[in-house]
Amino acid sequence: MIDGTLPGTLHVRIDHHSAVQAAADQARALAVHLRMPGAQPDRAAVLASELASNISKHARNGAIFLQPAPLGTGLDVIAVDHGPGIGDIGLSLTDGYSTTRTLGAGLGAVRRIATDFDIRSDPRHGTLAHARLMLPGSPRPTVDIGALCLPADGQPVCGDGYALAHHGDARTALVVDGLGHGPDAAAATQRALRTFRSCSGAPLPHIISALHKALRHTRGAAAAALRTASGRAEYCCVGNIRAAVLSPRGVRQQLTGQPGIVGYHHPQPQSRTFELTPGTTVALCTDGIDHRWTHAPSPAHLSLPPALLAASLAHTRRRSRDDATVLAFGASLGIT
Ligand SMILES: [Mn+2]
Repeated sequence: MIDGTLPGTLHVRIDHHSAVQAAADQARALAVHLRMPGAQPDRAAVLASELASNISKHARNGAIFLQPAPLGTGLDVIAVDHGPGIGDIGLSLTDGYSTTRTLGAGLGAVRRIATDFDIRSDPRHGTLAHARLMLPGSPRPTVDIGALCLPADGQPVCGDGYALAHHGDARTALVVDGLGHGPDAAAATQRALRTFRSCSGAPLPHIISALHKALRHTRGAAAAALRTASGRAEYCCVGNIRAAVLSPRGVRQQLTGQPGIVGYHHPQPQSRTFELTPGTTVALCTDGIDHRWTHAPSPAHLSLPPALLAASLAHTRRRSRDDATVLAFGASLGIT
């Protein structure tokens, strides 16, 4: 069964107070687009407005990311900035508290309205916040997944994409990077995601081979498949999509794809397996994310939950001239 194939992430730069309204309007529009019922679109707008307003008052170089939740059961509002950070998060989360003598609904309101809310702040790295609004009655996700998928600057469509599927206790993720960017890259990627829907339970090398056949008349793509079950992970990739396995102590392992272009040159795809111990996170990044973040990640980075890790990498390590995707899994994925 497929959990969802998703459009990209909307990116709203918060460089002026007027952008707060823009973030709220876009959040409401996305919720309507996702057919979220009743007052949910207004709640999405409040989440975006409060998080954007927090950036506008306290931080610099901030942005709001808006997207369908990775498993398709709601909407994510993600806030990122470069600091200086919130001095006392506990106090800021109190309803009615405001350092700028405004209404002060602020973060307290975000925590109350969101189905899930997570925030980290420090003076050097700034603030990362993730508010998820789930559809009423949707099951609480048992997995810990964060994802962002951003188009190159100036592009109306994203040439990267990802999809998630589950079969029994196994979860399978696909990340695709259509060559270059723009509509032709997006066409190759969307075709790959459609093909994945029809074969997501197959062995990973078979999935990559099926994509290869399906992408023959497109410009081609890099594609990475990751499957997790019972404390093990399997990775199969052709092209430049990297997987980093993180533990709180450091980068435990890095995996790169086999050389080639899916749909064009087809090496025999091969899977590699590795252990997924509790506390481990696996991050898959397309080449729109500068891979040098793995050289010396800070301890604060290594202990971020997947959604905030993905947000941080997309904000600080994105190459703005290429589409960029980060998909991060917590080790709870597939372990039952
Ligand atoms: Mn790329």
